[in-house]
Amino acid sequence: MEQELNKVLGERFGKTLEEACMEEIYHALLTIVKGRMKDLKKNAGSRKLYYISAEFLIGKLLSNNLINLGLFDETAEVLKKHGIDIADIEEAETEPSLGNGGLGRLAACFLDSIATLELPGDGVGLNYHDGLFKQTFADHKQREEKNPWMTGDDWLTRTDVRFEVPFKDLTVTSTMYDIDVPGYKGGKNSLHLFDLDSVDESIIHDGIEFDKEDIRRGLTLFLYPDDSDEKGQLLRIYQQYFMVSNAAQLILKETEERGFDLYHLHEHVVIQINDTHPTMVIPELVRLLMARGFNIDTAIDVVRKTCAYTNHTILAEALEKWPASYLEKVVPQLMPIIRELDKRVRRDFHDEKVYIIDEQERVHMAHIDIHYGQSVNGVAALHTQILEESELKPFYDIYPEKFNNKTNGITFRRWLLHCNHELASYVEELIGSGYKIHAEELEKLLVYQEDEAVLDRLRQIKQNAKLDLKKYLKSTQGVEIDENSIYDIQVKRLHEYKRQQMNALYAIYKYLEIKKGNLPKRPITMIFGAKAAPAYTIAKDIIHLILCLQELIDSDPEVSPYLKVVMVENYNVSKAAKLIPACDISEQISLASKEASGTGNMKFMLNGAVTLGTEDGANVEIHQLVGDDNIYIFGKSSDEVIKLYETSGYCSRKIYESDSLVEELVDFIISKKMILTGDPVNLGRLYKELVSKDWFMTLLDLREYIAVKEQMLADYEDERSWARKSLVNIAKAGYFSSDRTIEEYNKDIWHL
Ligand code: HBZ
Repeated sequence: MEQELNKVLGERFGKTLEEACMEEIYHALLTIVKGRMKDLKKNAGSRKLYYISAEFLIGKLLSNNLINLGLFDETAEVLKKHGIDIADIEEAETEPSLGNGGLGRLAACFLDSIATLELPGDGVGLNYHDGLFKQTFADHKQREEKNPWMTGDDWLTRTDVRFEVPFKDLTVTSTMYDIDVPGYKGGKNSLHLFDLDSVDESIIHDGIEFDKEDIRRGLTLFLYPDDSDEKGQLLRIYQQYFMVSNAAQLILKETEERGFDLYHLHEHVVIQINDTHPTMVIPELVRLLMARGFNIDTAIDVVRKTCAYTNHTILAEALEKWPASYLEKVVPQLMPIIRELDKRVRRDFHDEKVYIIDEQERVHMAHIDIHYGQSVNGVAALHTQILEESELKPFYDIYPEKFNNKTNGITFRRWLLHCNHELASYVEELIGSGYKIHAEELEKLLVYQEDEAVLDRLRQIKQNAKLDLKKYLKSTQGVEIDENSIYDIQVKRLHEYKRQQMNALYAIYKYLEIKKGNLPKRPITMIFGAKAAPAYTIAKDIIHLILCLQELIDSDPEVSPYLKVVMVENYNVSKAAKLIPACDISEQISLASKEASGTGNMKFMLNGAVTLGTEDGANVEIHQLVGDDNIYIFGKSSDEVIKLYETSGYCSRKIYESDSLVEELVDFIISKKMILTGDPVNLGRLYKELVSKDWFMTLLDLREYIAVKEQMLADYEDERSWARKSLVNIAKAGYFSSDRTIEEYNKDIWHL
């Protein structure tokens, strides 16, 4: 590695390792790693998976590729010898933020596991020039800026694969870019990202605004935040069709090149549709097969046997329903097929809830997937159960055999080996390296539950991670945190159902307690990180509340020694990797029934944090695995919550008016102190929302949340017992390896 680095640095920059700057070393490593990956053999087999997703939140790749290639330790050592910290080289890489949150990150973890298990499976998506917006704070508010990541010298390789994609008003020619996906110690697949040569980054101005009608110049410019506004919707349909038409053409081309007859497509190809964003691949494949001479019945039959759908949400507003008129405007060639698909449903089933096109001429994308795919899966046990029993019940009644659960997972290569080297090597010291391939071997740690030396060492490792985070926040945001405080962290997209506002109300509670002289035994550092979709007003108001609390507390010398609130700017994958190892309390406090799974919960657990959570998503499974003693659960159950929705039985004002503590905390949002710090419009709107609507039932669980968190803080003081909880969490995290998840997908759905 040392020789190769010097050689590349010499050729490219005329420098040696001694003389090169961080950027130059990064680029030399990029060149070396890309070269090594090129030489790897691609995974192959007679049946191949295409994982189509509008998002692949891959994050930075250098260190992870080095780890998977088995080159990380050597590289880090070589650099160290020359006085260079590999972490500083990582800083030189721009981060591809090609996803919003969990759904996109899941796709990236899956690619790692599919390659590692040496299964033939490629990702197919879009090459957004700008990732999810970059978040900055000004006047205690979120600002959005564009977030370019391509530098001209990056992980992308331009291929000569090009396809014509026909829209109603124009036909475009795509270019396919590939990113190599190396498995851990073997195997390689590709991530195929499609782009248009005519896209022009200069049309973005004023934050993230641009002319959304300029398709040629804007098609792949921008990743949509999950709440795209009206005028963005047409462009989004353009993007989705561009993605799936390219995917479908690639699949047919490769299948024929592999020598297979398209009448047997389903025997050689399986397509996983990641949420409904790629749903148009179904009518598009039918169209392309008919253009090759298939009759419609056969085309539909083959496509149905090829496609499988993953659902990631039960939030009604997040289920895609495109007006038929929009689809007519963009892809009129698909509408006759979609109408035919709908006609067949209406012929066979007399329940309008399962129709594809509803009375208002809206096309329900998930309904296409369920009728015309062979599998429907949820992403955690509770989520799948809710799909079967309520959200998708009419479909489950028709096709019980299609429904199955695949509890999410995370790749341990990134979320332990890379983000927490010290913990990973200590675990290896204790139980050997087998756990890196067979994650369930982490359970071997359980024999150390009563071993004081081990528990002490775990505490020390956590302490070191806390110090690292302290330094990082100081250098990046100028924020000072106390490494002897308890780190309580909530990082995830901002959404009312995730209830960051409830956590903020706890900060108010603690602030007022300290003001009254009830000091905590140990200082508390409450860390938040979250981007709010640009058009999601209340979410932005919640960020405003948190930033105001941060300032109010910081500038109050009576409180600041005991309590600190920090909102991390521009939370993304690489910040997650710095925050997660340092966490003591993992906040997973969604309203029960609303978080399909969560995957941050798994990352925190794996790094020894203890969960404070509701019985929601995968928290339910974490609870079952670690047992009552090693998790803190509170709040109404999903059954109770679902019932409250069904009966309109929730009234936040009643709770507000009858519980003086709740009233005091909520009133504080519009107190004089807060209004002096922040913007009365934002604070007033949030106050009103909580008192008069509170759709995601913040006030319902607030009291119990406070009580359980107080218990947790008290229990933290028994350091041994806390370290034991931490150990049990690490030991039981093996189940949440995405290797396990992918093995299940393969066994039940893909059969690769
Ligand atoms: O998918 C998330 C779920 O909320 C989370 O519970 C789950 O763990 C994760 C992986 O299964 N869903 C998302 O992240 N969804 C999006 O990011 C999204 C993006 C674009 C949209 C709608 C949703 O148009």
